[in-house]
Parts: sequence; structure tokens; C-alpha cells
Amino acid sequence: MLIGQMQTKMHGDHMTCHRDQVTREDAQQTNTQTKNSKMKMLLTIVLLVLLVDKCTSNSFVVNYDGNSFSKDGQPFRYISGSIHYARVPRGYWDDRLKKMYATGLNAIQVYVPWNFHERSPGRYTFEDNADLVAFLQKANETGLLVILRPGPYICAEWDMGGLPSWLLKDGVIGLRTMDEAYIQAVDRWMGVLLPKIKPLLYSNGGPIISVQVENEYGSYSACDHDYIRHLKNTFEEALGADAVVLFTTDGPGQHMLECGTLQGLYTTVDFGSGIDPSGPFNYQRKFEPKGPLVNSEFYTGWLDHWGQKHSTVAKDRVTGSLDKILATGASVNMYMFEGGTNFGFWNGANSAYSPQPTSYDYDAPLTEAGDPTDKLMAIRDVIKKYAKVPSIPVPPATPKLAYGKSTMTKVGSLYDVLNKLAPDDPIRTNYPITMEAMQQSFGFIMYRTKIPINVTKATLLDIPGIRDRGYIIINQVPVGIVVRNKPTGLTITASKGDTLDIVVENQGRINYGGSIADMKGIIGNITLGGTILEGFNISSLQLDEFVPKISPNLIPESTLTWSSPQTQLNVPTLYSGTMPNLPPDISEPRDTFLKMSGWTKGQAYINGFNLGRYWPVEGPQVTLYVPATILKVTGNVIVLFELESAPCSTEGSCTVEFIDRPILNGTIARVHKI
Ligand code: 6DJ
Repeated sequence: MLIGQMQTKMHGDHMTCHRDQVTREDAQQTNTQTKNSKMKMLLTIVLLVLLVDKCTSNSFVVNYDGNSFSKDGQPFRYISGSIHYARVPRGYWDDRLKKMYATGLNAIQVYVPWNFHERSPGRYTFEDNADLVAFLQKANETGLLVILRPGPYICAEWDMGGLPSWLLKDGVIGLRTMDEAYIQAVDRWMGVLLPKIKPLLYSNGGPIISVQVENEYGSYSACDHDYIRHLKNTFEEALGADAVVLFTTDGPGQHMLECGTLQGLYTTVDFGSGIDPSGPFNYQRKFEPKGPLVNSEFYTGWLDHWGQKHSTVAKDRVTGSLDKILATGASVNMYMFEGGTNFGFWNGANSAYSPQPTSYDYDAPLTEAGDPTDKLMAIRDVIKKYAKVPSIPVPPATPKLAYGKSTMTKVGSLYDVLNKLAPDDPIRTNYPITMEAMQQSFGFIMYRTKIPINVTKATLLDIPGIRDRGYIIINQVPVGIVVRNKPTGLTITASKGDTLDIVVENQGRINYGGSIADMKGIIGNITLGGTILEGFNISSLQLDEFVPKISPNLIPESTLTWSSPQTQLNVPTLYSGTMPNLPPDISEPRDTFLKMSGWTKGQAYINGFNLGRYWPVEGPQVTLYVPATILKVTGNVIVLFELESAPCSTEGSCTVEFIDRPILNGTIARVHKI
């Protein structure tokens, strides 16, 4: 007789156990004293088995006395890698995850960028590249556990550290604190997100073994323990108390750990290569005397900024430190394992204001385009010393193609297409208002006013509130650029009644430190010779909406009136072209890299997909990653919004070139420190 029949079901590597009910008829059949006592004994055994089983199957907990995690009752440590689903085209999720699994990782670490999902208050996106649940299920199917970091703040070199910019609609609020307006928005978001996550917890048969609360909170000056406690309670209520390991991550320093940690949340630290891990781990021990040692962010590379040298971290340095970390028995997550791309306008910035480029390659073991590197193979060799690595080869790099050159023709200047780029009536205000107040999150915005007096002598037009880069145009003639990092002004001459346009680029919001409430557009008054300018018409330029409507012949060049003179600096102008066809022996689109040499600064699109910002004259990034997932077999349309000067502005032809390798370490224009 079988009492409590057990069924097992495989989910990737993880086993889920379901139990049938004890059958009543079986129990009723026994009526003698002996049978009764046998029955009692059996029931006791069953209860014990059930109890032990509850602790051992589908359980992931901290084993404090064993200084380890415990998975299904067995000591466990994770060797994990970070990958951000928003930075990898959905069509490549599978490829990247398989490569991570084949390297020998048993887990991935994943941020949830709030602003990627709640684009405007109360309107949620979980489709396409934002299909978090599909991504997590894919990880599970691949045999990878998940360490989830749902924020609400994530840092990550992502616009505003993942916080939605609409939080700043009415001005600065107390981000990452108990500020009522902030907490209300957080609670509403978590009320949508956490129920999606709950069924995917390991204890519920899914891959999620742990959930991080906030992110490096101890590095933020607010140090509001009530806020972290509020998040802890919110997570516990939504996910179930004890349903999953909740943890924090902070830099290994007294102050950071004091402000970032909380009783009931498991304390972990983050640190990079080239140092003795015992130092940071000793800090963890001060705050978490028992339990597993965990480096939640072991840096395999580092981030880039426009205008600064491309960051790399040598393979041997990474593997040497990884070896030491693993030798201590610690769990580790490699940040990043696959960096990916800041497509569109998603990059963040550091302060003093230094925006990050489009590529988030990070010099990680998998390149931006998902290709295994020597670093990956060396990491795999280190992992082999401590854990079983799947006996399958790491899948090869995806094939790349040098499609060649495309000729670009002018679609029209900003003024030729203004009614299409800004179809709504401008907002009229006396003084400039921010991009957030305009309920615009990203991209470009135009402030227009009239020059109030004759300015015959060169006079300073000063825009100290420029966020971040402003193109100054008088009567449709470009006269200069002002930038957030001085100089914020330039001298002009003009006549009373002239039209002054300031086209402002939001270059990405600060994602780390005390200045993350980084409002964009123009955030203060503009003066001309000391006089405050008034009477503005403000228009949000809807580039993402307009570009997909452009086909090379939509606006024939002959119908356009060209307003810009042929000088170095032009008004922002749209160009379009068609990618060369595939060679006859290749039938499917391939990954390629769009080389922007000769162009100055702007935004690049293919088939309406916003590839990101280009700025080859600033460096170090020269090429943009073009994933095959956005390409068609023929007729791929390229659109550029060139803000300053195209190769053919003065003479020559305008071309772009598609090459088969990235250039991320090009010449940089200036050397500056942040
Ligand atoms: O958690 C942060 C990551 O999202 C930690 N970190 C990484 C990512 O942003 S810079 C790179 C950083 N923290 C700031 C420390 C500055 C020295």
C-alpha cells in the first residue's frame, strides 16, 4: 500500500515535488487494535516524511550555521552572471542564456528596470523586450536559477537608475525615501510587479532563489531605514514571508553597510578584481556574522563614458580574483556577464555630468553582440576547479556581416518636418518648464521665444539650466551649442523680434549618487545680457513616433526648402538610406555594426528601431550594434537624426558603412575626470 505517493517533475535543473492525498478507503479498511497502531505509526512516518520533504524539496534558504545557502536541503553556492533583458534583443535571449549555462553558471542575476515597464503613470508594458516573465521562464528552461533585483532603484547605468522620470513631473520629490508621493508610486508598481514574480519563486516551482531589496542603498545619502523596512514589508506581503531569501547589496564599507542593511534582509557585498576578497568579506561578516559569503557584483569589466577611454579589465586579473573568491566557498555573481546595449535613449550618466554611451559591452565575458571571449573561456576554466561544468561546448559567436556602404540622402531639416516631429500645439509658458513637466521622458525638446530687444553688440545668452546640450538657432540659422558642463552661454547678436530656438537634447539621466532627480530640458531662466527672457512656446519632438513613418522617398528632396547655410554647424537634419542587400550566398540577415565615422552626433534608427546615440567625434564608441533580429532580408531603412554636421554638409557624399566588428575604443576628443 502506498500512502502519499510522490510524483516528480523536472523544470530545467530544478525538481518540483507534488504529493497525492492519503487515501481514506485505505485507512478505513483497518479496524483491529494492531492495525490501528500500525496505522498510527505509518501516519507518523508520513507526517515526518512530509515535514522533512517540506524542508528539502523546493526550498532555498540561508543555512546560518553551515555558512552556506541550502537548496533542497543540500549545501549550495551560486556562480552567477548578470544579464539585463532590456539590453538584449528578445530574439537573442535564448542564445545568451545558453552560452551562460554552457560556461558553467548555475544562476543569472537580473534587474527589473521600473521605467522600462511603466512608461507613463499607471500604464504598464510587459510585451516584446519587456516580457519579464517570458525571460525568467526561458532562464528556467535553460537550467539557470535567478537572483532577481526588482529595485525599485537599480543604478545599472540606466536612465535615472531605473526610476521613471515622470516622478519629477511636479518637481523634485524625495526619491528613495518615505516621501509620500514616491512611496505611493512605488507601492502601485510593486502591486503590479510582485504578483507576476510570485509564481516564479523557487519555492513555488520557479527559478527565483533570492530577491534583492533596493540597490546599494548605503551609498545613497538619504539613509532612510524606514524606507528599506517598508520595501521589506511590501516584498514579504506580496511574495509570502519566508517564501524567498530577501537580501541587500552594498559596497564593503562601514557607512554603506550601516545605511544599506536591515535586520531580516541578508547582507551581501560587491567588489571587483585585483583585491584580496578577505577584506570585503570581513566587512560582510561584521554585519552578517554567519551564513554564506556573497559577492553580489564581481566586476568582470567596467562601464564607459562618452569622451573617456574605453574601459577594459584584463582577463587574468578577473580570473585570479574569481579563483580566490570561489576558494573561500563564497557565492558570486559576475557583473556583467552579458552587458548588451543601451538602445534608444536608455543610457544613464554619472556626475559631474558624464553620460554613458550606447554600448554597454562592459568588457564582459560575452560581448555586446553576445560573442564568447577569451575571458569567458578562462572563467570557465576557473569554474571547472570548483563545480561541474556542463559537458557541452559554449555555442559559437553569431555570424556577422560587413554589408558595406549605404548612401544617405537628406529627408529634411528640423524646420522642414517640424509639423510632423511636433504635431501637437506647443505649450505656452512665460518661463521655460522642464521636459518632465511637459510629460516627456526622453529625446529632444524645442524652446522658442522672440528676442525682445535689438542686440547689436555681441551679448551673452546664458542658459545655466541647460540639461544637457542645447542647439541655439536664430531665425533658423544655427549659431552655437551650449552644454551642461560649462560653458552654458554664448555671445550672440540679433534683432528685436528674431525667433530664438533652443533645441535641447536629454543625454540620459544621472543614475548614481545624490543627483538622480535629474530633470531635463531647460530647468531655469535664460538671460540675454542679464535680462530674463520670457514668453516661450515649447514643443516635444516625437522622433521615435515620426521616424518609422519615413521611407527613403516619403519626402522627395526637391520639395524641400533648405534653410541652413552650408557651414560647419547645421540645424538638426534627418537623413535616410537603404542598407545594401545580402550577398547572394547568404539568405538570412546577420548582425552587423554601423560605423558612424564622418558624422558628428545624433540618433540612428533602422526599420524604425532606435539603435541609440552616435557621437564618433567624442568617442570612444564609433560603431553601433545592429542585431539581425531587427533586419529584413531586403529593404532595411536607415534614418539618422544628425544634430550638428553630416559628412556632406559642406561637400562630398554622405555614406554610412556596415562592418563586421565593433569599434568601441576609438579616439577620444578630450580627457576629463569625473
Ligand atoms: O549596483 C551598481 C550597478 O548597477 C553598482 N555599480 C555598478 C552598477 O551601476 S558603478 C557600476 C556601481 N556603483 C557605483 C559605485 C561608484 C564607485
